[in-house]
Order: sequence, then structure tokens, then C-alpha cells
Amino acid sequence: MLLQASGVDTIDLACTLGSGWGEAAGQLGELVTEIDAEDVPGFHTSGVPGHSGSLKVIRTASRAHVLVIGARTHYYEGKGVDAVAHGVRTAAAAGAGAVVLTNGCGGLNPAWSPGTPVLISDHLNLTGTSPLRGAHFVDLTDLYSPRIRGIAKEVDSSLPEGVYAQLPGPHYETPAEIRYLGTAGADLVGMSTALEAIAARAAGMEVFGISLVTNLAAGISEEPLSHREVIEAGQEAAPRISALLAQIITRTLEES
Ligand code: 8IG
Repeated sequence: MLLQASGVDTIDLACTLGSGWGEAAGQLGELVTEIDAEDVPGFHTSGVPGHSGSLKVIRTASRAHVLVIGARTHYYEGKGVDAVAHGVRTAAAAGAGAVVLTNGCGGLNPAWSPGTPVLISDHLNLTGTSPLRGAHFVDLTDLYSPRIRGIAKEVDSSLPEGVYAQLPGPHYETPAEIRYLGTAGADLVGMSTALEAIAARAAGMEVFGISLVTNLAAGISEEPLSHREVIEAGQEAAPRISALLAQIITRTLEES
């Protein structure tokens, strides 16, 4: 129905927008269609301030089609793992060979000030669940495409990389949990992305993940965590990360 509504045959790449990334679709190309998430089966508006609730089909200058998913269902909403995976599965069904997952997250590295974009190199799925059921033994080695990470580094060689830990939320971590996660190898903490990445890989897509550090994780700085801080860091970083995302996506489409 998405394709019908946009008069487009197929989607080449999909991109899910997380906290702080709401504006990032603007520089990708020409808007073909925008649909309210509620009008597309299986999608929901999030109710989270700072998260938009629409699906967009965008045509790039090279005439590729990008599905921009501005409505993500988080695991903490309690709608189940299929609702969480619905966006990437819709993208795969519409033909997308690659998905770009963006998010806002907490950072464990004190050198990453709020507003720093970080490439996801790998993840720790600490939700205790999987989007898959049955004997579906998917290989997650190189889940986060080395090819697209290479393209991102060509666009901006200063981009750091880190391991993203997905926790169930919706509460943030305690400082003790953050120390524990640090020893376990986490550099970033959030409440999305890992389950979607697994579902995307299982659906045969190439996966790329990029986080915006919107706050230092609990106990890393003196500041208490607030959702307002998250939104402000996103607004400030918006012009830079929008340009970054558009360049990464454009080159990924050109080189595939
Ligand atoms: I934005 O510090 C954002 N999302 N778990 N911890 C977790 N999720 C987050 C955080 C954070 N910041």
C-alpha cells in the first residue's frame, strides 16, 4: 500500500529516524509521498516527544527511492517484537536491500559530547529477546556492514565507532549498570536498533547503524539525565548529521 500510494515500483533503501534525527531526511532528495504512520497497517505513532510519526518516500538525484521511517515502535511500548520489527520488514517487502538505522543514545566515552555521531560497529542485545522465532539461526558476524561503514568514513574520517547496547528501558540506567556495561564492552546505550538490526539481517538486508550521542550515560558526567537534554542535543546537531546522513545514503546507493 505504501508503494501504491507513492506510485513507485520498489524501494532501494530504507532509513529509520531516531531521537535527534528527525530533520535528517530533508537533504536526501525530493519528497514523493508522505503518509501518516497511523494510516499504514502495522505502524503506530510513537507518542514520544521528538519522534515524528510519518513514512516518507523520497526520490534521490540519482532516481533511487528511499523509504524514511519516522515512526519506530520501541520494545518498551509492550507491543511485542513483531511491532518492533515491522518497519524493517515492511522495507524488505518493498524491495529495500539495505537499511540505515539511526538513534539517539547515551554515550559511555566522556570524550563524546552530546551531539557526537558515532558509527555502530557491533551490538549487545540485552533485551533478553529476539525478533525471530523458531529455528532461524542467523549469522550476525559483520551485522553492521563493513562496506557502508567504510563509505561513512570516506564521508567523514573523524567519525568514531562503538558497540551499541540495547536495553529494554524505558528507564535509563543506574551508574552501576553503566559501569557494568562498560566492562562488558558497551560504548553506547539505547532502547532501539539491535532488535531491528537482527530482523533486518534475517530479512536479507545490509544493515548500517549510526547513533547520535544525545547525553552522557548515567554517572559518566555530573549532570542528571533528561529527555529535554536529548531533544536539545539533537536540534543542535541537526544540520551536521542531516548532511552526513544524506551523503552516506547517496554514496551507498551509488556504490551498490
Ligand atoms: I536518547 O542514556 C537516550 N536513549 N538506555 N540510556 C538508554 N537509552 C537512551 C539514553 C541512555 N539516552
